[in-house]
Formats: sequence, C-alpha cells, structure tokens
Amino acid sequence: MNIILFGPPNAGKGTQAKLLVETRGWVQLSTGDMLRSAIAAGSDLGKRVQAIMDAGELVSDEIVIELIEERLPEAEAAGGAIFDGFPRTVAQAEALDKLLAGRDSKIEKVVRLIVDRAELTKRVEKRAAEQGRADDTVEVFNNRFDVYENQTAPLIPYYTGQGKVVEVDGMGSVEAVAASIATALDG
Ligand code: B4P
Repeated sequence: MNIILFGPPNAGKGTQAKLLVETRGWVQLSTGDMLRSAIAAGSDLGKRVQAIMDAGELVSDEIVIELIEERLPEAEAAGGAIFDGFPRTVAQAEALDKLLAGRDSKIEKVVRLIVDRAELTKRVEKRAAEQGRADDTVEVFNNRFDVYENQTAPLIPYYTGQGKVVEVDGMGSVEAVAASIATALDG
C-alpha cells in the first residue's frame, strides 16, 4: 500500500510516519529528512538547499522528485511507501502519479492531518527545544505556513477529486492520532 501523509508544517507527519514504519513495515520517504541528511553530510545538494530550507521556502520540484525516484525501488521491495512531506506542489503530485504509473503502482490513500494553527505554533517551540532545527522559529514557521497555504493546500482538491483523501484529527496525543490513522487506513 502506498499512502501520503499530508498536512501543514508541524502537523506530525514525520512522527506518524515513523510509527507506521514500526507497525506496518513500510518505508518512510521523507523529503525533509533526505534534504536534512544532505545538509548534514555537507554534500553539493546540501549546500544548494540549506538557505532555502532555513528560510522555510520549498526547494525545487526537480530536486525532490529525483530524491523520491531514487528511493522507490526500496519501498516497492518492502510492500509500501509512506510519502511524508511529499508531494508539496501540484507539479510534484503529477510527477509522482507518472512515476508510479510507470511502475504499475498507485497512491491508495492520502491521510490529511487536521491541526489548527495555534497548536502548530506551539509545536514549533517544542521541537526547537528537542531537535534544534534551523527552521524551528515562529518567524520561519509563519512563512512555512503561508507557503503551505499557497503551494501545498491546492493538493487537497487534487486528491479529493481522485477520491483518496481521508481526514484525521491531528490535535490529540501522538497515540490517539496513530489510532485514528489506523482506523482511516483499515476502515
Ligand atoms: P519537513 O521535514 O517535511 O517538516 P515538517 O512539515 O515541519 O514536519 P512534520 O509534519 O513532519 O512534523 P513532526 O512530525 O516533526 O519539511 C522541512 C522543509 O524541507 C520544508 O520547509 C522545505 O524547505 C523542505 N522540503 C521538504 N519536502 C519538500 C518538498 N516535497 N518540496 C519542496 N521542499 C521540501 O512534528 C512536529 C513537532 O510536533 C515535533 O516536535 C513532534 O514531536 C510534535 N508532535 C507531533 N505529533 C504531535 C501530537 N500529536 N501532539 C503533540 N505534539 C506532537
């Protein structure tokens, strides 16, 4: 099964993806994690994307599509992919549809985590204390939220039109959200 975990910045996509890896054995494909690894490794790619990510902007579609394409065989071998933080633009979603069609595979569900802006802002401070990510300031979060509304939210009608969106309340505890996702996937 291939699914997309969808939601605004700090909605808990990465948190829930890691739990799904444990419970279902699928592969987490987080473009955010891949880009942060490139920065940590000091690679050419990392140098190109660091300032963009620190400012809360989106890196180019070409870069993230290539990163995803490289990892698809691994997800296929595991029997499922959890797309986490990808796609983030309609162009990325169209590219993903093409990549999967070429492999006779498809997205089955798009799990949309619903979390209000006040809670998202609260989580910025929490993660800043835990992980020290350069984009975890309220100022950068505000920019990331605007980017989400302008460039990523148009994916909601894109996938709703395909009948794939399942909405999940992302406001509860990590465990409560995980239980709601399990119901949404298996129901
Ligand atoms: P991402 O790495 O995708 O990050 P995110 O949206 O901040 O986080 P997520 O929703 O996964 O939240 P998390 O579980 O960590 O993106 C980072 C940047 O990479 C982007 O701004 C962009 O520059 C770039 N990028 C990535 N993908 C791209 C793409 N496809 N195209 C272009 N650019 C791309 O949770 C957040 C915090 O909340 C954590 O501290 C967690 O512990 C806490 N939390 C989670 N669930 C909770 C709950 N239920 N209750 C309380 N706290 C909770």
